[in-house]
Amino acid sequence: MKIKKYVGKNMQDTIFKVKAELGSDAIILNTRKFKEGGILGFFAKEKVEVLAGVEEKEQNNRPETNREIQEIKSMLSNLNKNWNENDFVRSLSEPLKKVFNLLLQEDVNESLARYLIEKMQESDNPEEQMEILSNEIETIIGPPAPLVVKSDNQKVVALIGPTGVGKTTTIAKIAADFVQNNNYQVGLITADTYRIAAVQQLKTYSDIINIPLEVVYDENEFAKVLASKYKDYDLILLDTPGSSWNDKVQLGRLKKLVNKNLIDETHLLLSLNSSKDNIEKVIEKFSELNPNRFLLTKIDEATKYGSILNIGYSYKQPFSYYSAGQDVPDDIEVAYQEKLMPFILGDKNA
Ligand SMILES: Nc1nc2c(ncn2[C@@H]2O[C@H](COP(=O)(O)OP(=O)(O)OP(=O)(O)O)[C@@H](O)[C@H]2O)c(=O)[nH]1
Ligand SMILES: [Mg+2]
Repeated sequence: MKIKKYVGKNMQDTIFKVKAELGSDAIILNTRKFKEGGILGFFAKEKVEVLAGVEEKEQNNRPETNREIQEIKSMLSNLNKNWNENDFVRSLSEPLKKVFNLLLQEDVNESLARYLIEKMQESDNPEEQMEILSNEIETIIGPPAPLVVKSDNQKVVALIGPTGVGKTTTIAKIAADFVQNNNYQVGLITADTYRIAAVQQLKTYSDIINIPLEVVYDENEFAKVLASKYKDYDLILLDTPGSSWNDKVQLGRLKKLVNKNLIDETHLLLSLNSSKDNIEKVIEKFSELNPNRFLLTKIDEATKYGSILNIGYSYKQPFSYYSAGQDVPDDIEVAYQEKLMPFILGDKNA
């Protein structure tokens, strides 16, 4: 019940106020007369106080109503969107309609697919249109940014990403490449101290490649290892524990480790065998760790490749590498545009 106090100069006036505000269902709970004003009570005026209440209207269907309004709004907005989309698709020539649908089937974001088609429409010639598409895709993927190591300039690189995305395996692939092909001094560090098997996994690789592995529990130990044992190494690769994108505690711990005072480059690994929504969520959540490269994994297990374009179009960070299998050290490639484009354009063996 909603209860309110009303004050007036007489009973009639005050009850009138009550009814005006609370309606005719209002119930008078109490009345009293009192004096107000005057100096020390002299010349005080008599007043009436009425305590009135009214049963509140049932509120429990309000959230329902709000939700319904939201649903209606969202239906209207979808309807509107569909109309626009349909208008757009209807306006396309058959070949462009086909390309548009193929892009959507690849999970290219709709706004991006539309952008690409609109670019293609700048020409009437089908061959030129395909060339425009190919050029646009090349631009969106952008030039790769693999690791560049100089012997007089030590580089410390962290690989981060969700559980099981391929961090440890990829570290082994990169390390092997820099040792075998460039003869650099490479040191490994793992901060994945949650699982004994995780350290063991990297230890096995470090033994095979014949390079050292250090285990660190926090950023202080990490800084110490960099300043002592690995002081003169060319490349130091930091393996991190897999972190679910909704595990804030673990992300917080990782953030301390992967800070710009200690690390030169942070590569966020994204598995192409997961959905575009999942990939977007991973990027969004890991963005607080400020990754400056994207490294694509499991391209061999992917069924759709649109995410490559979605990422390239929406984020400024370049791709560094992509991995296409479990074999260490072979299954890793620099993310050259011409290597990635055939996945999207459909000719993977080009
Ligand atoms: N098919 C395929 N499998 C891969 C690729 N990269 C890694 N894997 C496999 O994915 C599994 C997980 O790889 P890890 O390197 O252990 O992944 P991680 O990110 O270190 O995992 P956590 O440390 O548990 O977070 C292993 O079986 C790898 O062999 C790839 O490019 N393609
Ligand atoms: Mg690992």
